[in-house]
Amino acid sequence: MERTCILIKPDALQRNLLGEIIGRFERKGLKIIGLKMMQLEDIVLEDHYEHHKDKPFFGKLRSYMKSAPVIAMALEGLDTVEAVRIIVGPTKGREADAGSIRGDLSMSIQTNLVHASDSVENGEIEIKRFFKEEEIFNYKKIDLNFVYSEDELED
Ligand code: 3AN
Repeated sequence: MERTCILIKPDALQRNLLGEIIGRFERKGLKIIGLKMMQLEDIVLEDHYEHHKDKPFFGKLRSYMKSAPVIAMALEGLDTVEAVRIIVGPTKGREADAGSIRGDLSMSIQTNLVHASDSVENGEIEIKRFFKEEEIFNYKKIDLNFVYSEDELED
């Protein structure tokens, strides 16, 4: 099974959208293997947004991400990185398809509610960045045989 990392950002917390957003991942059939609230610091943000470090908007992005706590989630499932990117939608909320989190709930390119890992490799790096080993849980999810077919689970 593949794993991915989500950050539910300060705008979602301020706009009372945590339940709505977590609920979408739950209803999809994704298994929550880690979930916590945390205050991000400069050092972790510089690591996490390394690819944006030299962009003009980086300072504002960093202040926004520190303006309130975030919710970090680790999710598991088949092809989860791609499935979650579809649920989240593209970066600019006002151009995202209706049905996606950003398409339904965000108008912005910066305050776009959610971060989701963009590759399997980054998913693993980000889970390590935001969670301690003991904060990731390995348990039996009883709906697995209804969320997937037997064949899919054997692959
Ligand atoms: P995504 O979150 O869709 O993978 P990235 O990784 O390109 O997008 O950007 C990371 C975060 O940086 C975005 N979620 C958004 O908050 C912020 N961001 C990206 N592009 C811009 C921009 N042009 N202006 C302001 N903030 C931006």
